[in-house]
Amino acid sequence: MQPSRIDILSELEKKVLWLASWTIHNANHIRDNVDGLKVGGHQASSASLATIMTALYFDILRPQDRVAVKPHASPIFHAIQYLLGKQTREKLENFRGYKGAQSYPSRTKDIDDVDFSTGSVGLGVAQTLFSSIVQDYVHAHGMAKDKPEGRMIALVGDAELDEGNIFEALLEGWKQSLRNCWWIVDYNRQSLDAVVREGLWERYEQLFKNFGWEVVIVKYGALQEDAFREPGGDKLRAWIDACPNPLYSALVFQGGAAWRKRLLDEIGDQGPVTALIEKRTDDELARLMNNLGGHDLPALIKAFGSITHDRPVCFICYTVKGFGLPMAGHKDNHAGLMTPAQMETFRTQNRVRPGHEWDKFEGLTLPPEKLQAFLEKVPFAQRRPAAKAARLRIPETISVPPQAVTSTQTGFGALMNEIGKSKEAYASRIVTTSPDVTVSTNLGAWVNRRGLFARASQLDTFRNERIPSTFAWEFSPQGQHIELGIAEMNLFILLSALGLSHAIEGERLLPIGTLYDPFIARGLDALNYACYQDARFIVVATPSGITLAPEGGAHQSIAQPLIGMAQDGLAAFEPAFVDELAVMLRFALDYIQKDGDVAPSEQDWLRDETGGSIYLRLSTRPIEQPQRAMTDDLKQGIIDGGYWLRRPGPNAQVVVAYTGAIAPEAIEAVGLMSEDRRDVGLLAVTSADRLNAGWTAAQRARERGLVHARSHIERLLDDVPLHCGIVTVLDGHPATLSWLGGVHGHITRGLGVEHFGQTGSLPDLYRHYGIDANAIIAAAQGLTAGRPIRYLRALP
Ligand SMILES: Cc1ncc(C[n+]2csc(CCOP(=O)(O)OP(=O)(O)O)c2C)c(N)n1
Ligand SMILES: [Mg+2]
Repeated sequence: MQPSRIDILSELEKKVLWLASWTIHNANHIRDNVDGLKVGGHQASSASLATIMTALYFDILRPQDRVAVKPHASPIFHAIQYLLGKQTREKLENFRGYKGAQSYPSRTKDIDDVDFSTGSVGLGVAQTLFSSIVQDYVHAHGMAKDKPEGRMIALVGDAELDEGNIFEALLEGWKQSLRNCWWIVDYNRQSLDAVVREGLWERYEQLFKNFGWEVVIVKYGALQEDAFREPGGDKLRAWIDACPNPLYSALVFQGGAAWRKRLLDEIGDQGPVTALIEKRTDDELARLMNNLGGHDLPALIKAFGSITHDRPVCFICYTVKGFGLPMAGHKDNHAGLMTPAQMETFRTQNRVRPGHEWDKFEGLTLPPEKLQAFLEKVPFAQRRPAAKAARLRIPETISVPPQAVTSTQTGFGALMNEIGKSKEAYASRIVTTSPDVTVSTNLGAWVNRRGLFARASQLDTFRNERIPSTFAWEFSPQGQHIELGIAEMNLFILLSALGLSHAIEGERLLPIGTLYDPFIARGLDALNYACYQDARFIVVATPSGITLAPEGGAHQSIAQPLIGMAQDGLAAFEPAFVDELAVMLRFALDYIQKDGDVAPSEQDWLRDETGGSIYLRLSTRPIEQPQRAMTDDLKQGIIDGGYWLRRPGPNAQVVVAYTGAIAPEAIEAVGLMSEDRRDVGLLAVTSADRLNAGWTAAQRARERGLVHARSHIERLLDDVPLHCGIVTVLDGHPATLSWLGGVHGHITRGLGVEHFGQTGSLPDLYRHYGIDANAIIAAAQGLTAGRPIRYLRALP
């Protein structure tokens, strides 16, 4: 007799659970002797999703679908990919080891075609929602015409739903008429620490329905449904429905005899249900009670297959954490591992001979050829890597007419307005987005030109009513600005989704997101994950620092320049002048398109070959602009991170190195000092991040034998005499620049902001925090011998 599809899938489910459990056990077995520590691996968390993922990957998914896998179900994901021939035994044997299969699915570090990197719970879930919006955006703009619409699917832990960013995304999805998005909740009613609250599913159901989602509850498996149809079945069903979560989990853990005792004690005197219980052996009873919908292939396939519309769907699938394993249901099982003895029993149950643990079909009952033939036809496995999205040509210069006095933020608006006029292809691929600060971050002119994106057109009511307004707020499928609510998490997750469009949709977008600098902190984890999965985007943050004087307090960012330096995959710039910004923006539009396939080389840690994302920290402070020609040298200096605004002479006693909007104070201080200190130099640092990265890379290269390796900052400081002091200054944490002294051993004093800001006028605050011209001069005097600097007034 031909095996049915379900027969085959059940065999594969068994194999997936075996392989995932073995992968974890094996990794621990190899390595726990070395340092006495288990490497961990989430056997229980994985097992919870074994059935759902088997149903999805081997049956339901289509090549165009994309999945964010619950991070700790990584072993199940890798096992499935192994069966499909996309993961290697070597990587699995080295699970959680150096260059082995990753603990949490990783786009950049795993080889088996991970769609979204997950790990920080909640982020992957929201990413699927925003990826659906990006898919709509791409299609609405006439791109990816031949690519069928895929479903963006998240496998969600029930405790993962505690993460607020999921609900922020939900609201945004509703506003954007979300489609083609499924969230499948692994409702095992267990978190890491404990068992979750009763009746959570009812809250979820209401909530999702309110946002226009269909909710499908997959609670009972086929065995249970059959039992409910037997005499007394209604009583059993009522008991299951009323059973508190912790008790159900405990009984799952205890097994058949405990189920029998409990059920007989509680409903055994209620007529036919006694017979229903008694006619089953302990094992059969346990199997019946464990047969929740999330572990029943036919129930799952029916539920998933029943969706024929494109509205978003939330599936709440009842599961058992640790299903099929001895720790099933135990509240402490999150990081639990099977003991070697338990693993041996599990091996026997799976009929796996020692030495054959990795054999794909070992211990299964169906003929290997049949299983292999099935695997080769699995629809999802037919997907091929997307063709490389073409790079868009960026014009050699993007510029705006010079203004005598202006701010970098105004300059940004003007540059975007200029790009908005362009007929070149790259301009049509720019997508901007902002969490309710579109106008105040100066994107208004761009939006006036390019419009807002929505699947359905919507006219600007103010315009229709002929009420004068500076900004047209018209939505259409052609619009190039995606309006977001205030949540900064959503901004970074959307940037992440837009920034992966070239990989996921096969169409390159050039995403630019704007926000207020201090609120980078609000979305920081999402920014981190966006960079981790190598999404490509530009983030433009204004206003920043205490330069935002009257706003006060925590509205004034301090740590952000250090975030810019420390965040991997993100090159940070802070221009002082608009002509610098123009160079940076041009560089950024090109840099974010560079091929990420090559790992950054040790020699070139700047990633100029491989590219990355960009952070531009801007200011609202209007300052006098230099009237100068933009030479190639100057351009290169700006991009590499710094240039001499005034070169120090051979006898220089002091150099001032500054970043950003504080430029006038640095310039003033250098002027005032020049009578009393010789040959003072002024170093414009446009990217502390790139200067620092280049320096580190050069040192490392030299240590590895490349004796001529030299970084930009080393060259810049080469001519500064060793006795010369360096005063660094910026509107941000002083550590951003004070490392400059370490390059050649110059004595250095770092000025900046270390304590929360406050309201005040700009001179008040610069004086208070010690970053005005006076403070710079005082620092210079402290560092260098010589007569007192005459302009130095007594500091308050
Ligand atoms: C943002 C974040 N905080 C904490 C963790 C640590 N953590 C990993 S899994 C987990 C609990 C997950 O419970 P649930 O989502 O129900 O999944 P289950 O283990 O039940 O499958 C926690 C707290 C994390 N990975 N990410
Ligand atoms: Mg859970």
